[in-house]
Amino acid sequence: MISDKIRDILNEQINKEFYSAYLYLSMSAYFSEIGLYGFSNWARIQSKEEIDHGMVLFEYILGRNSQIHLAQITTPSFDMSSPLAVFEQIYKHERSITAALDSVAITTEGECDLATRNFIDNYLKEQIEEEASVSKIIAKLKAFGAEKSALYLIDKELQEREYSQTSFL
Ligand code: OFO
Repeated sequence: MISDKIRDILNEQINKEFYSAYLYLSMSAYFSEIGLYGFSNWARIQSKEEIDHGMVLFEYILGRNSQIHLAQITTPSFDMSSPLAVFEQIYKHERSITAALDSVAITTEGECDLATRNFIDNYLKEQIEEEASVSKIIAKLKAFGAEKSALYLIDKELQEREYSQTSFL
């Protein structure tokens, strides 16, 4: 069993993960609309991974004999002025998710819930990887993204991303 405080913050985190999935799915649609199918592929896979993250939390709460409370998911909106603008927002978004997970970790410590503290470490490690991979894409877009032929090559590279189920599942 987990405390009510932990239950509530984990349910809030489920909402954030599903919001992330929605956000990435809408970004995937935007990239398809402007013919950047590799970028679209990247965002679509990211969306699937966010659903995994939400579902792992879902199973964890149930597995700890606690309750699921699914809240409304906010409609995503983002600045569509350029691929770079979108990726800068992705980076900002992921930083906010890291901050939310830090709050979950701090709450588990306050509640002396070391099992959940250990569980949430998987998410914190995943965030380090996500922030790093998004930073690299931003760096490439800043260095070469203004050139159409370079953008085409970055798009080709992002087309190669393949979905694999989140490693901590
Ligand atoms: Fe963006 O990764 Fe979920 O937590």
